[in-house]
Amino acid sequence: MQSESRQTLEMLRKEFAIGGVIGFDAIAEDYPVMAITSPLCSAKIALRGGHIYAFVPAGGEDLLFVSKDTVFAPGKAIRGGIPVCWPWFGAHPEKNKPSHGFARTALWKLKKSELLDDGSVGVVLSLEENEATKQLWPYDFDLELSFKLAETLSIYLKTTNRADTPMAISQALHTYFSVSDIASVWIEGLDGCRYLDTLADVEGTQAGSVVFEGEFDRIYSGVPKRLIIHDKGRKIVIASEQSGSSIVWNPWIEKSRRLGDMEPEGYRRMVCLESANVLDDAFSLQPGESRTLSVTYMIG
Ligand code: TA6
Repeated sequence: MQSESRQTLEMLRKEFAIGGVIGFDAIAEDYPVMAITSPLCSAKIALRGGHIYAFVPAGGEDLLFVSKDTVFAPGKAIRGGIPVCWPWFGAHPEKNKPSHGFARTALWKLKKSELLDDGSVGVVLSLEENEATKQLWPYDFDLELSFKLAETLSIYLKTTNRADTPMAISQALHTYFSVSDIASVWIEGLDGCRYLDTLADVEGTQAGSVVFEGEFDRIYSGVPKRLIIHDKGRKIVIASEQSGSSIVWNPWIEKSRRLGDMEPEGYRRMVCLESANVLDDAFSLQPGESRTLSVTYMIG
């Protein structure tokens, strides 16, 4: 079980800072973040949630959207960036359990930071069971979240079952992509995929590209490894491994208002395309077994 000892800013700086590349700060009370500035990119990762909420390739613009009305506070997921939905996606049948699991609000431990010869930066965070997680989910586990930051962004979410019984997992990297205007965005690669439209609670088959004319919330299954978000002349390629499902979401106007932390008109500048293992693509891990969901984002 993970010790309760916190990594203070002093400890983080002493053990993981790399001069001119990796530094640490607290952007709010009890809210440590890692700031990365390399020749290839800059990024920000909150230890709460293992939550990357800025990724800017050198000479480019931020890949990620963050609502100006988001709250950086313990127990609250950032409205934007890449929330880690684990060990379940979506609402839990027991109402007292948090939607999208507990990983996105837990305090993760930083295990590794490195500047590689190719100029990329490697970061590894980990989460294990503790008193709080055992209240919600009765398993011993290792969850490892690794980032490789260069002119592209790669993310690896590795689950290891340390319990003595099988564990059921559904998960998503709930990525909020920054776009110029949702009305001109289209997604390539889901044509022919089955989906569950969670708004109308109907199933269907995607015909052609995904475009946005209102609130959109669909879970796609049987998805290919490569999807593309087209945003005017810009392309964001999403290349995933061990993910057979994707969620596409835009809250549009009314849902945005109900969220409470989505800035007015913020929905116009974001689209969520989430690499996931949900519904029929969710899985069970045997004791001692591991599995990794990974994705790489390339901007063209
Ligand atoms: O991934 C789409 C979704 O499940 C939506 O239904 C909406 O609930 C969204 O996630 C955001 O959830 P959150 O709990 O972060 O407000």
